[in-house]
Amino acid sequence: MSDEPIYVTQPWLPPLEEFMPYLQQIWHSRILTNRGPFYRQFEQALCDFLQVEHVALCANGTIALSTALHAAGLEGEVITSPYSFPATAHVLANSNLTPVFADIDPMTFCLDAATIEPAITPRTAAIMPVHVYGNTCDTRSIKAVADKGNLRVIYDAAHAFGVQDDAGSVLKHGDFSALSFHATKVFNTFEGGAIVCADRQTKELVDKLNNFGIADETTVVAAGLNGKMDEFKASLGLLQLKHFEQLVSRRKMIDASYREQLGDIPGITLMQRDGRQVSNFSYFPILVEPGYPLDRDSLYEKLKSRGIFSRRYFYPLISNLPMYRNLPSADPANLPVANAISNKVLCLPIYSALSDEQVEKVVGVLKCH
Ligand code: T4K
Repeated sequence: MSDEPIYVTQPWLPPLEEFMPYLQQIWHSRILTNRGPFYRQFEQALCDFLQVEHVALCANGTIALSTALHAAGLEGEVITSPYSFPATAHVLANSNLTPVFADIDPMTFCLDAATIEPAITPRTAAIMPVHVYGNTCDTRSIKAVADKGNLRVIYDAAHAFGVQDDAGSVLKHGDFSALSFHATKVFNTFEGGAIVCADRQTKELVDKLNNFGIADETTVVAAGLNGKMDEFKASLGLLQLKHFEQLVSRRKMIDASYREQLGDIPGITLMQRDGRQVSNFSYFPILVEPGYPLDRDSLYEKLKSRGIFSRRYFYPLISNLPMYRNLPSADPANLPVANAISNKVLCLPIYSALSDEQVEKVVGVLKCH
């Protein structure tokens, strides 16, 4: 068996010869950025592929979230999930908004709609839920709470590329959905991201905010930043799209194989998937419960000693980070489910190049203690 390290993920890249014609075109045209031809083609291709009407490309997922917040024109508090990557709360803090943490659902690990309403105050401006691991939030209940309180909804959809619920693309919900195309994501352009906007006017505003607020050569309408995607990444994205479905079907096989082999280990709980949804199988989290002979961190270390680099996504919880833990909503008593799950979660390796042999190696370590 190969001794190659097994990481939690490994980015997939198309064969270099498939990418060469795109690079030649860029080298020939010398249009490198500022909404060139590949940028426009990729935007349209994403609209078609994701079944949404308005996509604005961005330099990364963090800029996508931050630009969406800017476009929403918010002030005050935003109710969000502590169970996410730090970027989710950091974009709020960096936009002078106060994160207000609410608890998560124990099945989907997404913001629990029932915990949102009690967190609303006169200063609440928006809700920022996260579609964790590609599971979908309870979008209907979130819409009902948002409509009642006249709140904007900005979905952190960094994990939700290609995910569908019973109504179609999950990216259609809310005022904005922000995607990440980071190297570690199920769909990557090295770095990259996009904002799915509800209408054309909003997409045009987002495009301006992502280009210094420039409307034309002599008109600057807002204090925007530079959040654009360049032609290299846009062309890579176009090519990656052609392979996406094939890569997801390999992930689906790995997910099924883990489920079959790990399903009956005492003390290991697998995350359930809602069969009505189309998943992207982007992560494979397990919960290491007291019935397992090792605690989560000991299992993490044991896997590491065998060259298997699992990850504790999402530990530590954002609400326990030094810059947030003094907020009243960060009190662990307010977030019992998120704290419990964060302390026992472990994401196992899943990516399209992971071989059956490597899956067996991971399973073998979990079974043998
Ligand atoms: N919202 C959510 C919910 C997110 O999860 C994220 C990002 C964002 C927002 C922000 O989106 P971006 O601004 O990043 O587009 C990684 C990623 O850097 C981050 O994008 C991602 N979430 C997060 C869940 O994971 P790290 O610090 O765990 O990554 P790193 O470098 O330790 O990589 C993990 C493993 O992947 C490595 O052990 C090996 C492998 N790897 C990684 C890279 C970068 C490779 O094989 N090749 C590579 O180039 O954060």
